[in-house]
Amino acid sequence: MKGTVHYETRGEIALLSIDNPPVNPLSSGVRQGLFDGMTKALADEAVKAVVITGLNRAFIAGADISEFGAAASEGVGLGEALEIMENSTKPVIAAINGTAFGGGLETALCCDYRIAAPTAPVGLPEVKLGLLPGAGGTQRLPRLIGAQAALKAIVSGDPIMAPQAQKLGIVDRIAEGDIVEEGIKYAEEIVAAGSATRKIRDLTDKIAGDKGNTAVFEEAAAQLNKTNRGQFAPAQILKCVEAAVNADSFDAGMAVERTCFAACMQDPQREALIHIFFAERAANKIPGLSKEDPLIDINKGSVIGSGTMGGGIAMCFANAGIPVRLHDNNAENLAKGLKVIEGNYARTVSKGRLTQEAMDKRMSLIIPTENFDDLGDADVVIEAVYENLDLKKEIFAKLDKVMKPGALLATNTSGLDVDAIANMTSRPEFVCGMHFFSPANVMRLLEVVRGDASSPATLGTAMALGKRLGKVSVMAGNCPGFIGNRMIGGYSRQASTMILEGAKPADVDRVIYDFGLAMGPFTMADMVGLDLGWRARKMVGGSNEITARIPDELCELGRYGQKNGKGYYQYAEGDRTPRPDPIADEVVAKVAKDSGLKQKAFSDDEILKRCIYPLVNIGAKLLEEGHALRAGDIDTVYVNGYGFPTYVGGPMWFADAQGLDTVLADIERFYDETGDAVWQPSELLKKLVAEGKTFASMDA
Ligand code: 3H9
Repeated sequence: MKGTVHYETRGEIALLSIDNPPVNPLSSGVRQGLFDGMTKALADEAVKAVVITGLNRAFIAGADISEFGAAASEGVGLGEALEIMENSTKPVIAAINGTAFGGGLETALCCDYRIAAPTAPVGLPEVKLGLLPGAGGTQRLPRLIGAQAALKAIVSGDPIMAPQAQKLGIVDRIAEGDIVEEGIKYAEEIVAAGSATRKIRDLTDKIAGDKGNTAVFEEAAAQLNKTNRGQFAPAQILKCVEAAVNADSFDAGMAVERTCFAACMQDPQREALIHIFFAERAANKIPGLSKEDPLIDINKGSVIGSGTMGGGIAMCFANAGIPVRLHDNNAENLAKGLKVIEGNYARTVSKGRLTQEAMDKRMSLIIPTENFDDLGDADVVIEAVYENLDLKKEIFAKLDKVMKPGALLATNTSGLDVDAIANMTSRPEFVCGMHFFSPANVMRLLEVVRGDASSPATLGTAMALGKRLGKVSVMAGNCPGFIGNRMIGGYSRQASTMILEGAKPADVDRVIYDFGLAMGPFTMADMVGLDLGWRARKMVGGSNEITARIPDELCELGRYGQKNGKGYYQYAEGDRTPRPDPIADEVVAKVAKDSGLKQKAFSDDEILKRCIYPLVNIGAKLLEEGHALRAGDIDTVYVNGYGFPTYVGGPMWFADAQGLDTVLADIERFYDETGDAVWQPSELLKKLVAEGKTFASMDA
């Protein structure tokens, strides 16, 4: 059995300490231990109350996710363990020492009282795994804090820090000193005051006001359609919370929760989301790197370039409490960059998500400089100038001269050759790529790019730094575009080829939006600005790609995208809604005619496959070349960096779900029809199909 619960008595109080490192999930041994501990405490007449706490860094991280989908596990179920707690005639106190998530908070809600360490986060994040709280959370939380507050907490799944949880009424008390000592003291007070128990299941005052009020839940349903588009679990959560308010009894509400939980368990979104949960964590484990490898100690950073990327990266350092110098050799740009940073923080303050004091502290950690030599004493420098290999090479030659020995030298290129950059230094072993996604202070993804010479310490430090900066880091090999941008090239080109073959931009965008991305490729291109690519192509003498001719001709007509109200679409003043535009359609038709491509009608299914399968085929090539370590890494890149719907599990998981044999058959058909190199089937894909395997089976 995995995990255990230690039992001891402190005077009249029984102390149950959960021990299942590192984060105490409710594995079989923990459930059994809680049940046995409660049984023992109830049988011992000398025990007057029970305190439950967690060893290690969490109280309880929730149900053991690794048990989902596995064979039925041994010992008592969670329901039995919680029932004995909730039915206890002796008061039970949860002493929440650290994270209490999912089944962990639900355990605490079956206790009579809750005291928490001020730093402990609590929450019901099951929705992020395609689930809902299945151990009474949907029934008890509304009884404690009201239906609307509970719905908000459960549908967002976001953590609530203990002081806020106390304000909401989830936690009764915040410990000022040692959580176990204070938990025992609290228990002793309760015993001294008469040992009253307090069962949340019996509370009704917080839900009474919403009983019979259908409008509340209709409004919530309409809201969910917007905020949680395409997701299965949120609507199930709503049903459960509605039952908490309107069902005839607590038990009737629990029955609704059981049915809805079972429905979530069976939905493919649950498997996809749990795949992403483990894939994000596996991405941190790099073969050849061990936890024991010494890393570079990072106490000070430097960032070169104060544009959108550099400014965002500097914010990441400041947010993590690491002082950072921000360099720009142009004083005006530097001042502008700082203003943008200040504006970003000020907006967060105005939304109430950051205090002015915290903003001031962060701003004070960002030290602007125009002097390149100032960068030298940092432990890590990240170059974030625009994508120009010669410029980056020049900067690295200079960095080699000014940076102190042993510093990590990283380039934030989005696809250029990291080795060419590293070889400008006398210490390429200290160089790697750190590709942030824009806006760097918001996007979670970081691609760490392994150069030929990058040492384990360099790579391990870059991965660890990513975690410290709050990023999900994925290791990528040094190939053009690395993982993400190499794949997206195929997606964008196919989308453009389809409109040259007769599909409408609005149809392609609709299919991609319905699939779950925030927007399709043409709305996205208009949002980013068509002129960026056009100007870049002009600088190198233009492009021969027929697909590039559409944005180039649109730009020649002064159609730059949303920024001036016309691109692939037209936009009304102050409105970002894309509307078809006959002038843009004419440009597409003209280029289509010149392209000589055969015109055809497209089904939605074909549009989707032509957009998504290039990702799969290129992803498979990255795996066969070793530029991506795992299919799960590719999925992690796509959901965190490219807005791929998490509940679909990423492109490689999606391909597995379609059946790799059918995916390969379509790819082969597209190759026959178009001859486009993007469709040349990956050898790995062919091998997996021949062996009847999946991408996921390679990661297992
Ligand atoms: C649930 O509770 C359903 C219930 O309603 C009732 C059902 C009837 N199980 O993230 P980290 C592992 S659903 C198993 O790197 P951190 C994780 O894989 C659950 N394993 O650390 C990793 O393993 P490894 C609701 C788990 O400090 C290691 O622990 N709960 C679980 O950055 C360290 O994790 C959640 O959704 C688990 N529940 O963050 C919470 N949790 O070292 C999910 C973690 O081998 N967990 N592991 O790679 C989290 O949000 C974060 O892990 C946590 C710690 C904040 C706890």
